Amino acid sequence: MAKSKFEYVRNFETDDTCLRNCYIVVRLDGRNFHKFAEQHKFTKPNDNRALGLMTQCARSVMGELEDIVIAYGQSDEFSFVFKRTTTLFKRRARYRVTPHTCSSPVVEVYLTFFLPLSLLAATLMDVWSCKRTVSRYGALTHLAFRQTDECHVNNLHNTVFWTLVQRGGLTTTQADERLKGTLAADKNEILFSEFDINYNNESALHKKGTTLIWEKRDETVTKRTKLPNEEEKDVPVTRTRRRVQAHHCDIIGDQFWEEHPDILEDDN
Ligand code: DGT
Ligand code: MG
Ligand code: MG
Ligand code: MG
Ligand code: MG
Repeated sequence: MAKSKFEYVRNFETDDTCLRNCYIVVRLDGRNFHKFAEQHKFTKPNDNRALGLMTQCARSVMGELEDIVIAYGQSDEFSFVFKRTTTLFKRRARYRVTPHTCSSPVVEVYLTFFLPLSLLAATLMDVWSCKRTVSRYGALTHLAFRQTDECHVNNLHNTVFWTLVQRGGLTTTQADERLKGTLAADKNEILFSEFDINYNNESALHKKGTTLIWEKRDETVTKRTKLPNEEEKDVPVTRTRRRVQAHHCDIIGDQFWEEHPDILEDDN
């Protein structure tokens, strides 16, 4: 192909090909989402409609990009882990967008994530962080970090905070004061002794976030068939299908990974 007069621009592009044989983790986080939540009167601290919509979008991303082996989401974010052998978009981390093409997992995830949403939501979100090339350990650490530090810590805090406001009658400033310097045990105690709430019994969706993985399921359907010299009859046909399955469980400990050993392969 003839070189265009803009060919020189290429010289300024750094090589951003992700290392071979490493997982690629893409995390998207809603930009200024607290404003969006206020404008649309989200329930506090968790709005199940919004969480459901996010998960629906993430599912559709996985359906489009089958090289995503696991996705984890909570609050206004979702992380997507691409399998280590993926060659999608030539493993380019950064994107070069021309009006109709996109050439990196980030942009593709971004666009696929948003298109099912209303344009309103789409314009309010952006790519928060784009490039991580990681080992199995790195992918596990990323997911565990999102679940502990972001999901668990924030959800416990937000649950106590909004309980103090909504049920305890405190102003938001008073609730802030009340929680200053408290640890997890103190927060659990406030919930339990003052509001008769056992945090352990709160919704798993809120405490653990949403993990999406591919699972194989046998599906049996009946098919009407006719063999030569026989009457037409219904025959059961079993097929194995891959489906995206949602879990709201701990992904920090070993159990989940032992139950699903195929998601992330061992390093080496
Ligand atoms: P950023 O990411 O730096 O552009 O700023 P934000 O505003 O997106 O903040 P971030 O991502 O640190 O935290 C997520 C915000 O979204 C947080 O203020 C709470 C809000 N949010 C997320 N999910 C819900 C929900 O289900 N209900 C309500 N009321 N708020 C939510
Ligand atoms: Mg955000
Ligand atoms: Mg933030
Ligand atoms: Mg966030
Ligand atoms: Mg399972």
